[in-house]
Amino acid sequence: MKTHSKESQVNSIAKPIKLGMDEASVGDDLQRYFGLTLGRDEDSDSHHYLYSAVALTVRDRLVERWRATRDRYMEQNPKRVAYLSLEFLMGRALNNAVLNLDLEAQMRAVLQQYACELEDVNAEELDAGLGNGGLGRLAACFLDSCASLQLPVTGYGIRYEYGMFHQKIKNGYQVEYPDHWLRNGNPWEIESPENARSVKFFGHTEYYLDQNGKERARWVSTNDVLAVPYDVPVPGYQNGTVNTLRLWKSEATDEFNLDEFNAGSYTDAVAAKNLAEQITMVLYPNDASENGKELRLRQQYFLSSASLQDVLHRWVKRNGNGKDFSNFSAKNCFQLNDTHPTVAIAELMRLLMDDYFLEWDDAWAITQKTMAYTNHTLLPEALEMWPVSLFKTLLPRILDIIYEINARFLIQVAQRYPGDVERQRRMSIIEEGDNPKVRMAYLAIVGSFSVNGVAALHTKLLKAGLFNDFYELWPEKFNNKTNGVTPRRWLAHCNPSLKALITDTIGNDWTSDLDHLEKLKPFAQNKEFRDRWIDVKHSCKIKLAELVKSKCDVQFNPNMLFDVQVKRIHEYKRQLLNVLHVIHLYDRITRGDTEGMQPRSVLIGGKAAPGYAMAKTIIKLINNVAAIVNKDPRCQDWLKVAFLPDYKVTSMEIICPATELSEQISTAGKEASGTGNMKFMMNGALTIGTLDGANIEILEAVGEDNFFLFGLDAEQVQEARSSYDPNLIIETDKEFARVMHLVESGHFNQFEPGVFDAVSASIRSRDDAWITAADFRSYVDAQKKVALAYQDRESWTVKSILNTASSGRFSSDRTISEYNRDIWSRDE
Ligand code: M8P
Repeated sequence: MKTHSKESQVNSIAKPIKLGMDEASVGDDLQRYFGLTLGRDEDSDSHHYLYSAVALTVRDRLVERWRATRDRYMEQNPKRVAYLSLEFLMGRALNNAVLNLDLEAQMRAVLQQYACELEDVNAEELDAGLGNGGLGRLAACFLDSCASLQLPVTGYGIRYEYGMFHQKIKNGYQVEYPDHWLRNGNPWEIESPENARSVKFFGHTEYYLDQNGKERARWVSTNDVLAVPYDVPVPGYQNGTVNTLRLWKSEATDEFNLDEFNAGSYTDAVAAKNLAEQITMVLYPNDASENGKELRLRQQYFLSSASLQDVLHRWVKRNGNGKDFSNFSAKNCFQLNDTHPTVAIAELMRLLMDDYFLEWDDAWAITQKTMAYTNHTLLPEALEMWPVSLFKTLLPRILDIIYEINARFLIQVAQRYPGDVERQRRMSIIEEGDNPKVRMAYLAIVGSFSVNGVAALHTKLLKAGLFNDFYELWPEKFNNKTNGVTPRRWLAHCNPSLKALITDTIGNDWTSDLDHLEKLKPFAQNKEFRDRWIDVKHSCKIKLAELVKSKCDVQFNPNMLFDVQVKRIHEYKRQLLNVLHVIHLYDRITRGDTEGMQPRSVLIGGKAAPGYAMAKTIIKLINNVAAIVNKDPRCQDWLKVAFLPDYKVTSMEIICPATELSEQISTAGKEASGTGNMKFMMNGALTIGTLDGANIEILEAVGEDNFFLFGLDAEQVQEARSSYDPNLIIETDKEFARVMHLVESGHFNQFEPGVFDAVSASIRSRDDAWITAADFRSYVDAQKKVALAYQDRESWTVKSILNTASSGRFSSDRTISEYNRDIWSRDE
């Protein structure tokens, strides 16, 4: 009998260890990590080592479940999903893991012995800021829901060395600083060099005849870059499942550029390694506009190729000699998070044909049955179009394949619409012209079986507008998946006192089925419950006021209405409209017209893309207005204004529990969904908003008595454009004219003449795409209704409770169940 076969060794390593989850076991492990692994003693007065020891203690328990989950998936062999995304905005991991592993009570007890609170330990962790905003945070919420629903979904992304930049405010202006988030190490990743893949760039296509005399292609003379995976555990909510987020880091292969540099010097060759390592160096900080940089396309292809190779490798390993892909599409699905990883469609074709020798038709059938595309934006400036010339040098073989996909597709269009040459031109994946471009969204639609928008209105507009030709051709591909957010992070973790009140009142089923929050509705009529609700909100407001004091040196008054807008700074999101209202309140206060006014503390936060001048000027305006308002003694009891610097996931965890009024005021038709709106609602804020994105569904869920609706709808916005005359609107609205006068007279920029000229010019422009002036009056009137409603605190609290109680639909568990039902489980 062979007792030391490789297999039995592996088995014994994999044997379940069963780490204790009780206070004593957790305490012993923590002590060992702190004292031995890290070599610290009680005198060490930094919380940093304690954080590391806690993280290692928790990590062991994650890894245990991670392996069990992997084994289970291996055994059950379910259909797998790879969620491909250039962004995963994870934020902090420790508290999430503690909550999901149900370790909180034990950990708190253990930390007492170190005279330390769990919160102090959590505070040591830097945010994993590997995303810009909503799109990246959505990916993170989705991973949480997939693990919580025990779905075999792996996230694939990039391990950026530098995440989203840090924002500081200097003299009112945004200044960017690099986010070197890995500088203290990262306990949540496990490097897996044995699973590294090689990714090709440059070179050219070579055709050859195989043994059977068939012509085949191969991509040769390439510059290869190594993709090394770093795996991050994604725990489900108290269910023993731990899924994986696999992040790729680029490294130079040892042979990197050897040929080229053979003639030159060794040191040049080594220095050239930088080029490979640059690929995963930094996250591009644009949230809504393409900047067309070559390095970005390299990132996209790098992620796509490495991830597909990973999935194919696993398939081949499991399915014998590597030739049989007949069942592949029944067992695999790729969800493309916007067009950013869309080059994966051509890459899958390449791998199946060039590496696994499938014929075009077979490869295409597999591709079209496994790829699914989510669109997140209608903004034309965000639509990715890569120059053909760039593809030609960087990814020549991929360009061949895209051309072939397009040629075959256009034949289909011609057959369906004979003689309609104009339609063929419109629908072509290649935009012709002096500088021809690849339309990535069209490639995504043509190559996939599912195309979804992220809120009902958004999907409707996609079908009617941007993708109308494709909708006519393939109506069955199109579907809606309204976004959601994870109630674990965005309620249970970030608002422990509300969590306790809710659980005390209706039990704790809501944490895994958020529809149970409905059961709160009758309690809205209960005075005692309302008082407790008010107390919770008040305590959260005190915490936010402390944050604002420490970061902005502005004293918010927790007895005032907390009015909040936090999100990326963009003209379509209309932070400008918010400031105009603030200026209007300031104007009223300084005129002594405070009748019916509600004292408020207004918070605005968010980052501007570094190259987006107008967004940066808007930040400057908010800061200058805040400075004038906050130092004016007449405003003291009525109005406080602050711009919170460096808005990120961790800030939102303090902000959303404390918010009473959620500002969702984008130009209708522009915000695809929004997800901050959902986090605020869950935490009992009322929304003031336009009929845009998911606001519409929030309004439907909560009812119009519990929502402050204003502004033109998407259709009216379109109609208004042709005859839009903002100057006339301003002239005929005295209060608006006064606001404009304050901005244009230099009242907020006495020593910096002209800095806001561009802002006022944009408001006054007939071409203002965001038609800010059109909604000013309706917004100000809606804000008056807010003020009035808030003054009846009992009825406001009823509305607040009803908002939380109606937010069940906006759990990402619901969203993911729908992805799973309609897209990922689809039979062929
Ligand atoms: C577009 C880019 C285009 C080019 C280069 C980089 C880019 C990075 C991001 C985006 C982008 O679309 N970003 C978005 S879409 N950010 C968002 O928050 C959006 O997705 C959310 C999730 O679906 C929606 O809730 C938002 O409404 C939408 O704007």
